Amino acid sequence: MRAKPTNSFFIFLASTIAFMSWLLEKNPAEAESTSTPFEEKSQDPNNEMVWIDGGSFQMGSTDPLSWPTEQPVHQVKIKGFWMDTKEVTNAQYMAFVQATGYTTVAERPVDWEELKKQVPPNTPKPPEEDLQPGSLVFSPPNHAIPLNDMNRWWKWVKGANWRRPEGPESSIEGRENHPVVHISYEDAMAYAKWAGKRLPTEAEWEYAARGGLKKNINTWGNDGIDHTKANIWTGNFPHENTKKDGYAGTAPVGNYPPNGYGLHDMAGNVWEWCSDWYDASLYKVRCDTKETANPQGPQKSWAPDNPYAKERVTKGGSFLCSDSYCASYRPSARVGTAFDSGMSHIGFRCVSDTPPSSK
Ligand SMILES: [Ca+2]
Ligand SMILES: [Ca+2]
Repeated sequence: MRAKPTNSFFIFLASTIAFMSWLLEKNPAEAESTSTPFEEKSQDPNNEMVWIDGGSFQMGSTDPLSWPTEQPVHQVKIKGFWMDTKEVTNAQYMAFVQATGYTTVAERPVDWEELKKQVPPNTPKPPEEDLQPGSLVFSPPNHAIPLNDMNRWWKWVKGANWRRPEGPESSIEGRENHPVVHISYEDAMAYAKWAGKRLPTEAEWEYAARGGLKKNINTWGNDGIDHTKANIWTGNFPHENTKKDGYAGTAPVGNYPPNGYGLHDMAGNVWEWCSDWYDASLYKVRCDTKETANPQGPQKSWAPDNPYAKERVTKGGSFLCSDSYCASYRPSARVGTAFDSGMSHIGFRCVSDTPPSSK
């Protein structure tokens, strides 16, 4: 949800990403590892989408880094689809905006009529000045702090949006090939429709992120994460970033090795929107079915710590994740994010049921 950083707002913001603080200092487990080599022939001529062969997989995880929301592990069948090999970039989103005149949610005044549905009844309307366009920007302290209050590193910045990721004085100049951020679900959907594509389902996203590996912890296998594998947080979160992987914030898309399907940045860089509503208890219901085919997600969202939430699934973690905090770069990790929120670490990629050449 989008709002001035009032206490109530941050309480509910915290509910959307509080899972991140749950995973502190755990260790990866050993698991079965098989690989499916990436086949060059399956790429489209522009190297922008790759064909993901259909198949069945074990969705979810029981490894030591996993959360209860990733369990029980259950069998899911996916039909084949095309997927962007990289996150959508600033340059690509600019082309969309220039062609359509689209205005993102972060560039509009906060919609109080929508927002009040996502906070407790009788929550007073904030002053108009607090409902001006803006977005949440990662704003780290310069010293170590407890990791139980993310309000201390997220700041509401008026004028922050995809064109000005850190606020009015910033720009995306020189970051044309970085993933677009401050994108809400609605903004991602608008781009996808314009591009003749769609957003992936959560099941499609996880299946693709696994890159053909069976029951592995990470997109590259069961080895732990390091600075060569993905753009994550290196150093002590949130006050010290060593940039050992080259970047404190977003990195150019495709900067790190692809997974077995030729997909880059399925771990880290920016979180990616999926089309499903987020239901924290979904797998407990779905596991009653022997195999679920092409699940499209629940009818509505549900989060135990926020009864008013209207959240969509985001996957893959971001440049803020590390092995000691968040650890959501794992394919099975799942987080609910308010559908009308953009943040400085959320982007997306698209999928399609038809070949890129047919568009
Ligand atoms: Ca980094
Ligand atoms: Ca990503």
